[in-house]
Amino acid sequence: PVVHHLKDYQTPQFDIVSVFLEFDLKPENTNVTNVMQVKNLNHASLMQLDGEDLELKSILIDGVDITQKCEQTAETLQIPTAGLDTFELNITTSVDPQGNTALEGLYRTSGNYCTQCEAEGFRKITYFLDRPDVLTLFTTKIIADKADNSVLLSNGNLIESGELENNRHYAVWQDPFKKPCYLFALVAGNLECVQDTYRTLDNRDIDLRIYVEPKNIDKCDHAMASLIKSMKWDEERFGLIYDLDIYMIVAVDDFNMGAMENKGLNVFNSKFVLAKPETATDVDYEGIEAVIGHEYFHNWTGNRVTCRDWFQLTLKEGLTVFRDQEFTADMLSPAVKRIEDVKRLRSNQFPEDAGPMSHPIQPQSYIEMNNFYTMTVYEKGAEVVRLYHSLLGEDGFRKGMDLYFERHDGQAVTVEDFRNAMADANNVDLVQMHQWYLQSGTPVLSVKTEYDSVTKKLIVNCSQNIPKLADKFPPLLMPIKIALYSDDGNILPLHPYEGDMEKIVVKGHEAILKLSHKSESFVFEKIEVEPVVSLLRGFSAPVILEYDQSNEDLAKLVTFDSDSFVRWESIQTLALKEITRNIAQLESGQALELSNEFTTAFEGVLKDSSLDNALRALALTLPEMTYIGEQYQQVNVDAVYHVHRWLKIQLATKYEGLFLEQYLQLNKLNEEYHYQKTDIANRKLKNVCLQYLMLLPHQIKLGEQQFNHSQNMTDVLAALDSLSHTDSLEREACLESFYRKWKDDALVLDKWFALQAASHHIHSLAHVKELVKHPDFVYTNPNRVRSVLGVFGRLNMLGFHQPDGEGYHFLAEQIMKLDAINPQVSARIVAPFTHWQHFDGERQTLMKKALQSILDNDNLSKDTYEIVSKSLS
Ligand code: BAL
Ligand code: ZN
Repeated sequence: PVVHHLKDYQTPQFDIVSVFLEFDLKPENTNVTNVMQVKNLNHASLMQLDGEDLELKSILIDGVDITQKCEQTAETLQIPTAGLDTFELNITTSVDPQGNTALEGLYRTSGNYCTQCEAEGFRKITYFLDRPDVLTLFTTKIIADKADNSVLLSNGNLIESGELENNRHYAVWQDPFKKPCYLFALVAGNLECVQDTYRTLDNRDIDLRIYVEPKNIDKCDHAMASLIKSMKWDEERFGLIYDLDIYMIVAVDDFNMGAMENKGLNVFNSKFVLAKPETATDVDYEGIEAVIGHEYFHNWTGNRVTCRDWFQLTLKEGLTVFRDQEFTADMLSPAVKRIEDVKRLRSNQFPEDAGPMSHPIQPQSYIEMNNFYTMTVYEKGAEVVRLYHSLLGEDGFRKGMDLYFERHDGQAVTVEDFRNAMADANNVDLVQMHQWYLQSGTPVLSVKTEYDSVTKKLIVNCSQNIPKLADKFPPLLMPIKIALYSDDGNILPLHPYEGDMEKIVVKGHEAILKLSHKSESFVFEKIEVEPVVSLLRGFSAPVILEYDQSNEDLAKLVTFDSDSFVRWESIQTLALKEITRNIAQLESGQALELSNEFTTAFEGVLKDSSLDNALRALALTLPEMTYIGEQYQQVNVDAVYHVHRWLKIQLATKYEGLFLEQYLQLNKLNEEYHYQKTDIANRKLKNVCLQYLMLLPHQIKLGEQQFNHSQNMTDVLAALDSLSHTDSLEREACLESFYRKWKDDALVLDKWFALQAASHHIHSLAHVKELVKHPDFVYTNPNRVRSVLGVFGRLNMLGFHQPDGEGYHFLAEQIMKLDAINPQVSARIVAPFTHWQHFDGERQTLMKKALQSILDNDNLSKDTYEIVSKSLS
């Protein structure tokens, strides 16, 4: 396969000034006429267009048929252009939407037509310069049968529509903004919409529409409310106002991604639109608000200012994720949001960055671009944007954003352009920040503190390294937030040593240490007592922190730190120490034991009713098994599982009374559901208590009761989740009743599949094998596939890693089957195999064998090939 490199970038030879597209929609044979007004910028003699899976009908230049003079390959079309400076290029092709199961280009979903073009799907619709730096004015005419397609949509504004012969009709849409073809969209089908209006800051009324299948029309309110909140938030926080007169969102069931930010016509995975209390959980509600926000925010960060090439993907994704994180933080709780994001980063991005697919947020090469829509590009990319925010402050960051839009509106730009805008707007040098874009691997930040009780000085010695690179990397610029406390919890004033004023920025009782060298010391003076150090507050840099803090200090931070992240992190560290110590005990054949240090801190949180319930719920949740595994070069799967479960049962037993008391206090069965901060926090804490209680066989009834009597999906699913890990009659009865009730609601049924795919039931692998034979399991629906195969590989530690390798064998077989249907999804499902080096010798052998069996497949897609071959090399 061809490898694409950033270093090979060349500016386009042609400008496509405008394009007129005409679609004559038919399920298996859609004709696409594509008329482009082209400028030959460099007097090139050949124009090479991208195109895949297209049936070519004709090519005309300025009205003259030149079909025979053009050369076609599987992925290109070459057109002679010698002597032509400007010309009209007219290409007619046809495609098969019905047969398109890869869900890239134009395809059908639930009988409707829709498109997905990012990254390189437009070339499956028509021949084009399918690259983000070719910006064009689009006009789109859609012709279709009226009976099956009451709605005909594309980007921009509707400029014409009308009736045609044979019960057909048409619509013409024109987008007044130039855009790259990856932002093109078309939707047609029998859809209904909910409508609302938003009045912008500059007093224009925007027509807001959410299109769904008629049966889902009662599940759009939350999505609409989220859209309105997003529009208002972007005006208030960044001064960014919506630009078209209409904003449309369409929900479809079959979609590879979460959603897509096509200009004025977002296409969404229905999972991120549809919600009502009986069908969607708090997590779903939050996801919808975040994704609606994310796609809306792309209108400026992605659409108005786009990427020069796909190596710049993090320019729009890292920045837009940062923006959606800030939005959710403002809508709900900044403290809770930050902790959730750090958990996500550590459980998903850190392992990615430690494995064979590790890449910088700006990858330098790729075989299949779709494989680089990763946690690294998105989530680590957002952390890097957050570094600018931490270094420059809210006002400085805003100045940088304003300059970025002032300079680059309507352009396709690079990550350097973003950095330069941030630097120039604030008159600072940020060149060192570029290292974050070049560097792969999670940096380790090692800190040692020394307090001198005579001089009253505290020295903070910091050093950074990236273990796999030894010393061979230029240092990164890291803002390290710090505060100091007295033993009894008073925050101490900070006086940096005069010589360190440049690199220590003090704001109130908090300071930012600007670490810019491999090793550096920061000195504070006039510290009257030996302080308790609160370090890396708010997780101010995406690093692994090595700081040997005593259990006493950690316990103190759990009780009094004003920074919620550090407070949570401190109890997590205590829990992690408890778990790793017991894993060592288990491995050396000794009895497991609970320490007082940990239980005292845990009990303190459980009893501390002054603490926000959402933060309490997070603090009472033990570190995830994947994160525990991350602490080891080679993880002992069985020991991690065993000790994790043992510790939960110990805590459940010791604190049964307290858990029950808290549970009963919060369990208000008939309360109406509201997606509202306090209610969400209460449900969260209640369900954490339930999880612990359900580990005790005599409490199983509690889960069954909650399952049977709750009115909202958050509580129903939490109960069913706890039941799913038990080996009980209640488990079977509740799973059965849930299925009967929800079998016709695809999104709810996904939850039923996912619970079982993740279950730690003793026969979980056998159950998962049955799930793929279930009549409701389909390989063509990405959500269903992810619910079973994705969840199994990622979360089913026992089933997937079964010692005989049967879990690996099963998943490898499924991947090969899936690869022929939907390569993009298949390449994602392979991910758990890529960490094979992280497991014990026998498992390594079995995982590699499974990977090799996939690689041996002759017809493997380049998507799956890239991941598997890189994992084995
Ligand atoms: N641009 C692909 C989907 C998203 O990140 O919004
Ligand atoms: Zn995005």
